[in-house]
Amino acid sequence: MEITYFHVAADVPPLSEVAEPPQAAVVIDVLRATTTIACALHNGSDGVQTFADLGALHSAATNWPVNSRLLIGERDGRQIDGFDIGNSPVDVTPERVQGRRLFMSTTNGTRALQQVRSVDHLHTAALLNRRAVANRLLKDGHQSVWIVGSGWEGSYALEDSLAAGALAAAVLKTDSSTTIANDELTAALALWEQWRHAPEECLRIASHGQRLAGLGNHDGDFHCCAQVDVLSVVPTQDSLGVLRNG
Ligand code: 3SL
Repeated sequence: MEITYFHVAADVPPLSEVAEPPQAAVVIDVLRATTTIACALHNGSDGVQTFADLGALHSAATNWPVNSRLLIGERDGRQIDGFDIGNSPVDVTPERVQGRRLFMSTTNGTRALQQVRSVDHLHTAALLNRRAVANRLLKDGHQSVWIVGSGWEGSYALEDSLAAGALAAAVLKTDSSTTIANDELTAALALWEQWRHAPEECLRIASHGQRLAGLGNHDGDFHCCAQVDVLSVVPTQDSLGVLRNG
């Protein structure tokens, strides 16, 4: 397997212009979108349908029975007006999400997903399910994989690189013949090596971690997002924009 890491989605070339598109892509937004997606699917959500655009989200959600849908998302870290819940992984409890379709839009994570949604095999990963996603990539035997960090409005995000390094490290542990295609991934692996015993510390010093802390107490989110290898869900695009455990 050859893995390339794009630390911000804005760096991903349009797939229509790439001679050999990757066989699989994995989108990461540790704080907090892809952590929330993993928790929601683990807790029994029917699926997480992701949108960059709020108008498109409302149109799709309108066609879904009110009792079996939830509108979930944030802008600049705050719950969107009129939505049922924000983007906290601790809020997607079994009581709330079991059997429900989640219509989700976030500042960066769902935009990054939109950018690579035409890749044949699309997954999301966070620290808490990185081993499960790594095993899935290995099992599927892809030749080329892109890891895409969501970043923050076009800028580098430390926590996404941490998780990209964690994911690549898990793949390399099982398959040492995996090749690292760019310096961004080498740097991400070094970051993981530096922080793997204290991931929550890394999330808290990251600029987005500080942004969240500035909005109020997010201790539950930090604790949840920093857990490593505790969930076995592999969020997988099942139909355009819809992630299910697959
Ligand atoms: O940008 C995003 O997609 C979000 O995950 C950001 S936040 O952590 O919910 O503020």
